[in-house]
Amino acid sequence: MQCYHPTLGDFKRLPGLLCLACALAFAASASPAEILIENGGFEVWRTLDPQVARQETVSSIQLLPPNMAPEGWSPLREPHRQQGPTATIAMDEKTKHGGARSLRIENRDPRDITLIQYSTERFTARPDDPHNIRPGRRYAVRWWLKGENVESAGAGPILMMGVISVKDGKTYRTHASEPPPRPLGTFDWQPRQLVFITDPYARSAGFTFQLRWATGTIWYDDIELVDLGPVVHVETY
Ligand SMILES: [Ca+2]
Repeated sequence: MQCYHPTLGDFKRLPGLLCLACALAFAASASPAEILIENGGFEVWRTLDPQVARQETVSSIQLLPPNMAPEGWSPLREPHRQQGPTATIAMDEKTKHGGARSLRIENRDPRDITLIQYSTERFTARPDDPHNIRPGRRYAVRWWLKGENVESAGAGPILMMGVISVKDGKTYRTHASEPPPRPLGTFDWQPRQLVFITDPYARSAGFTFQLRWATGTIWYDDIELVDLGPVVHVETY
């Protein structure tokens, strides 16, 4: 048995149980969902703390407007030796999916890794804060992406994420990446998503929206984190 998901762009033809999971995910996504991420539409921007702005991972980015970044998000570039100021992170008030603004990343060197990062860690001091992730649940992180002249030298536009868990006083991290194919060239706004589950010891999650080892321009907007409900263990019969 196979099915095709009509609205979740990344889903291809899926066999058997995956098809059921896909249908359940669609049922969950069709109901009103709580958006657990702050400033996912990049509407609010603030001046960076000078100490943060001086760090090489930030100072090597051309920020537009200068020294500004979206509230709750951290701009970051993985510096490469002998590499000039070839990456830009900008507030864009002309090209946007929702609201009045989006976030634009431009890379001009194929070795550039430029990203915008979000973590739920800062909410963990207040366990009841709804922006925290919970153990043993399914989540979807969803976003809109647009691109212009994107040429990959290894990756392209990509979401990479991690979940931090604490068990018996020991901290460990699990990682996930958006699987290929990734959009290249010039393309209009398209929805993307990654579904993940948290283990029984999950404490926080971090997300990086990247233009990785690629040149060109991409825009991100309307990023959401949606709780799809508890993890259900399915028995084969
Ligand atoms: Ca927006």
